Amino acid sequence: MELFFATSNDNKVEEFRHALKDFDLKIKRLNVDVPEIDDDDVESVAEKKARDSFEASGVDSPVMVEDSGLYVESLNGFPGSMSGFFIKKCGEDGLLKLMKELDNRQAFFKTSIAIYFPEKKEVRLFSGKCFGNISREIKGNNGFGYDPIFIPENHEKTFAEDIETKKRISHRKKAVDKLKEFIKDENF
Ligand code: ITT
Repeated sequence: MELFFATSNDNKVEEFRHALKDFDLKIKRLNVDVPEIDDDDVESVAEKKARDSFEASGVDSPVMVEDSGLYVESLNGFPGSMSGFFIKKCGEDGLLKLMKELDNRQAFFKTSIAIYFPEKKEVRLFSGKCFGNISREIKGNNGFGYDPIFIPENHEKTFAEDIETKKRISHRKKAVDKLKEFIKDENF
């Protein structure tokens, strides 16, 4: 079975291939550049992007997208669905600077996987969250994006310092587990 993955992020492709390695599923990279809608919730962004990516692709197989964001409580959820834009402009260091005076470091990652099924003309969504805290300094060399400043709940190291923990408990892992159940149930 082929699943086209529309993304510009190599790390996501790698994390998905690793997570779905036991399935008879070939994840093919799709290079389409569709704009993301302006919405606070990654689920709405992913749903629209899956439909648009399918339309733009010209393929006739299911098309998957994944949208993720880091929601910081003391910043009213910012950067949220703007996480990609923020890190490109300011880096993870920029977020630490913005939070310098803030004692409440609570945050969560949210991932939403959206797959557009052309036969049924519908989108299925699989989401996952991971709660934790924003560190005071950048630590670790693994992972990507905000991993060097995110310490998951009940842990002391950032995701970038402890990538094995990320693989076990991350927002993406939780969303992918729901996708795996769906693949098994639907024989997809
Ligand atoms: P797409 O082409 O798939 O949209 P993207 O890199 O723009 O790739 P997103 O909009 O979904 O991805 O994610 C926004 C940013 O959030 C992303 O660039 C990372 O910096 C960050 N991010 C996403 N998942 C993350 C993770 O598991 N760990 C740390 N940072 C993450």
